[in-house]
Amino acid sequence: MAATDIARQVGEGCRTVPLAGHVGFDSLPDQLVNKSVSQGFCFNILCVGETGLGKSTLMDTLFNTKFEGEPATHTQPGVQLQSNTYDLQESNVRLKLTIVSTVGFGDQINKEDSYKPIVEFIDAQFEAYLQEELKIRRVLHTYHDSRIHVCLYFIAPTGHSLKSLDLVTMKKLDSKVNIIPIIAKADAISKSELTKFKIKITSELVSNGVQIYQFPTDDESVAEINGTMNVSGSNFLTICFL
Ligand SMILES: Nc1nc2c(ncn2[C@@H]2O[C@H](COP(=O)(O)OP(=O)(O)OP(=O)(O)O)[C@@H](O)[C@H]2O)c(=O)[nH]1
Ligand SMILES: [Mg+2]
Repeated sequence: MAATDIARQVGEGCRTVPLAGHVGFDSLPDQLVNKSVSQGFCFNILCVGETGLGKSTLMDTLFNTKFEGEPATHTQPGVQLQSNTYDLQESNVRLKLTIVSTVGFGDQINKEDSYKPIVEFIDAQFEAYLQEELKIRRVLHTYHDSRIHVCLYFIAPTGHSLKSLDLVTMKKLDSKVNIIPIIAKADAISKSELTKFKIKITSELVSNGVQIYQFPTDDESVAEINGTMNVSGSNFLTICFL
């Protein structure tokens, strides 16, 4: 029924509101995009890796920003997690980015407990979110979700094999977070060594049952391309900044 018909039925004094724009379910995708853009996005990255492997450099390069932060010393008595949140904007899209870095990772003589602070940190973020969800009046749309979306695991470019610390830590984390292994400072070894190193690490991860991030293949439209990327090792990066 047209708006004018309704106005005629209700009476001539009835106020009619002109439409601000086109109305129809074909505008739903635009409405969703507008809503997401106005709310902004939230992304939390955990960088795990030994001191000086290039964690901060990769973050600065990825987001084309110079994030604050001093290089860590090698004299830390234990592993500490340092979390910083930044509000970034590219054109009209806002991003609340949280970068969590492991300070002092791999610097102790006894590395037995090095993974513990990381696991505790991840669990604490799950717990905080659960507590927010359990509230009678939850405000999840304004809640800062600090759960980790991805863990970038920096592997030292030894050209040999994974260290036990790397295997133990990845094994402890793989059920809690998406792990993307990265061979850091890959310019430190030759191309042929790098290929062998990557194959060696991949087989070590498989034989130790460490699950790394797999591109999702449950959506038909991307199943084929994601499946190919999983097989070709696109979920395992090599990084070098020359
Ligand atoms: N050759 C080479 N050097 C790199 C690369 N990435 C970073 N570096 C250098 O390595 C040094 C340490 O880099 P950072 O980014 O501070 O390393 P980090 O892991 O953040 O160090 P901490 O925060 O102290 O643990 C710097 O001098 C960088 O310029 C790389 O891919 N190749
Ligand atoms: Mg750093």
